[in-house]
Amino acid sequence: MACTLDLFGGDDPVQHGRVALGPQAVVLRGYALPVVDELLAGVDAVTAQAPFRHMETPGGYTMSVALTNCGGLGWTTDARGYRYSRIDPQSGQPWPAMPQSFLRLAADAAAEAGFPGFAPDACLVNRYEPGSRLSLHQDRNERDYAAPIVSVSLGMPAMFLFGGDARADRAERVPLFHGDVVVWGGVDRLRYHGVMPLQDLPHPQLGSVRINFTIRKAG
Ligand code: MD3
Ligand code: FE
Repeated sequence: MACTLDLFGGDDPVQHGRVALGPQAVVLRGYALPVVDELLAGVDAVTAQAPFRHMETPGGYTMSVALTNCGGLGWTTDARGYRYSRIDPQSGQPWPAMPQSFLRLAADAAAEAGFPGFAPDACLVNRYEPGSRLSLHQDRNERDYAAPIVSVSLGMPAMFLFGGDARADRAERVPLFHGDVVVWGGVDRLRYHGVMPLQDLPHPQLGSVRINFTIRKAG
């Protein structure tokens, strides 16, 4: 039995525990909370060098989610398509280095979820405002689907959509909260997923914003 939710015990009002989304997909509730301040300092360091921006999709739409990257490779989209690049197209410079706090958390969470030895080289940082959404998609621009993806949610809550291997498969709704970490790999690696339009439920520390970053092995 994987679930160790502690709803009523102790002084800590935040839920901890594991929620299985699939055979190799798990939510680690509150896993990032002990290091949130370090992670936010990392986000600030990254965005000082590579600010959040709204990118164009190949279909000609502007994404409602603003994004940036850190690490050796960064995910981008424009009229020519989706791809990973060593260079930030806005600055012409390499993406900022991946903060040590991101690497440590990602390796710990991946091992906790059954993926020891995770060696990521890319991190996509998303910023949501009220109304921002991410339509159902697969993450398939990475070279090696054997590596997991580790996702960290900070700030406002979001309703995550977790579908199947086909776009038309029914999607389960899973709320994600400040401090939650999700790890996906193996048979769940290519499942469709998305985020419903964010409601304005301001977070006490971050206000009306949600930050999600996904740590990946892209190259
Ligand atoms: C399920 N981001 O950046 S993280 C993305 O909250 C993305 O910003 C969402 O989807 C967000 O691509 C959700 C969760 C996530 C990431 C990778 C996955 C879910 C996944 C890969 C396979 C299956
Ligand atoms: Fe995704």
